[in-house]
Amino acid sequence: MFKKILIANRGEIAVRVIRACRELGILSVAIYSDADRAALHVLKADEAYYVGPTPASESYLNIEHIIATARNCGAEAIHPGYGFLSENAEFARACARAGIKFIGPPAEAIEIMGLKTRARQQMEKAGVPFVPGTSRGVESIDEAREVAAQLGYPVMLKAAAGGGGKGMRLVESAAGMASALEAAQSEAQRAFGSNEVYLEKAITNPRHIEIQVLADEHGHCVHLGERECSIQRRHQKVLEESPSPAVSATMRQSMGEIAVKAAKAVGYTNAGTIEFLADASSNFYFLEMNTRLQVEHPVTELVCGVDLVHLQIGIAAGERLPFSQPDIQPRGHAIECRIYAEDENYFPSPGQITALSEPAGPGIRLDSGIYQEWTVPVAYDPLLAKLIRYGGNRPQAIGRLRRAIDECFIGGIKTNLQLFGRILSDPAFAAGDTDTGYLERLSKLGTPADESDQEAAAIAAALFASIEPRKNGPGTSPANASSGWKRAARTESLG
Ligand code: MV4
Repeated sequence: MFKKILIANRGEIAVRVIRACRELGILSVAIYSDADRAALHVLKADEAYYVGPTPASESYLNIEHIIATARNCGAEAIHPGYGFLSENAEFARACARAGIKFIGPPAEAIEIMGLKTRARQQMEKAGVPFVPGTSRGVESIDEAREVAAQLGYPVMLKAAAGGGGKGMRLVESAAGMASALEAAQSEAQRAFGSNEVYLEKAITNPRHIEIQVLADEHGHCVHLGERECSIQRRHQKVLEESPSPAVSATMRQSMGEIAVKAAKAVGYTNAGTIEFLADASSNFYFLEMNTRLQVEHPVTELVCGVDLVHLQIGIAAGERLPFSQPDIQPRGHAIECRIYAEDENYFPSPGQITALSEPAGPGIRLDSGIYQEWTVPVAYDPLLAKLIRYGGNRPQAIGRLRRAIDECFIGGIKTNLQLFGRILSDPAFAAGDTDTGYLERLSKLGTPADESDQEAAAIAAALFASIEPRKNGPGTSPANASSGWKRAARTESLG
């Protein structure tokens, strides 16, 4: 077993991994940027090292510095958490070259699943049902129209190098194809450095249901049931639960078997998640694979009675999975609320936490990256903490969670805590009526266009920069504050 692990991440997930290390008797090493000198993960780890200025590109994404830090302090393995370098095949390879174990899948598996067209080809070979469409980039407008006519409108154009909702375009009819294709290609080029886009039939009002898998390095792979993740806003998940109110025992078994097949098809090891879209008739289709530990992993831990981070570390150390498929019997119900530093319009609200009251009591779990007096930086994702509740059944989990949300108070910054009060008291939520249109129906507001949101973020950033006294330094210049706001407002999906 490893003696020392470096955690190449920050916030609640770094704290989560540090706790697992402590439980396993492994020394934990935190890394931090200028903005995170006093962050909770730095205080909790056994050792902590500075890796660079506030912008993530110079710190949490700085492969060279992170690997040099791991070597210098004698860490034998790196846990990447989620986001940042967790799905970066180049980083996984750089770890291997430095003789450091990357706690995650092989670089090749990250690469295949990162290119959606390659993933679809691989799934087709393995007999995994995927959303009907093409498995290579569309070459011309004629080809796009031809394929779309065969699939039937509406269709979706997606960036091959994208994922998580970035670089997607819905096309309602042949008339809209030319402009959508051009826009999708140039957006993909700008965002991912490749203009390859492919076509999928659009599934209307789908549910987003994902299956957790675990594979060891000795050929054993199991699934741990599903998570229902349909409650999202612009591809940012807000609340997740397990089991899904829409999945029967037979559907779970068949989704699970297919997820294991998908993982095996790419030689997957460690923890991973197969995302499916499910339609109103319970048909389900492979969408993409997340080759990392996910934000919402705790709901699976609670219903399956496992510790996914312990298991990740064991697998990376070469251990065998300590159980097989029949040993996994999900029990009860778990729901997670993602507590973000944002206002009622989902606008980021960083700043100092002046008061903090954390909930407690039966069935509670709070995975947090904050503490009272700490200042939430502008530069990173606004996720503060996750409140996870277990109950013997769904109504009990909902009731306990509503009580715990009421106990929770975070002062000095705005948070989305009130949103959970509304969701957890909503009869439609109680009825399990939670497809991807749920939040819009709840707010009856509709979602503002990307462009206007980004403009609003830029204006707010400029105002923020002009009123906030700040030290000079590379990470705290108004220009960086501005890009931090925009980054935060862009609501990049991590989990
Ligand atoms: C789709 C889709 C409908 N049809 N693909 C959004 C995130 C990315 N992972 C894939 N997404 C979607 N892909 C086809 N062929 C609808 C979505 C989608 C969505 C999916 C899951 C959760 C929330 C969503 C919100 C809007 C669109």
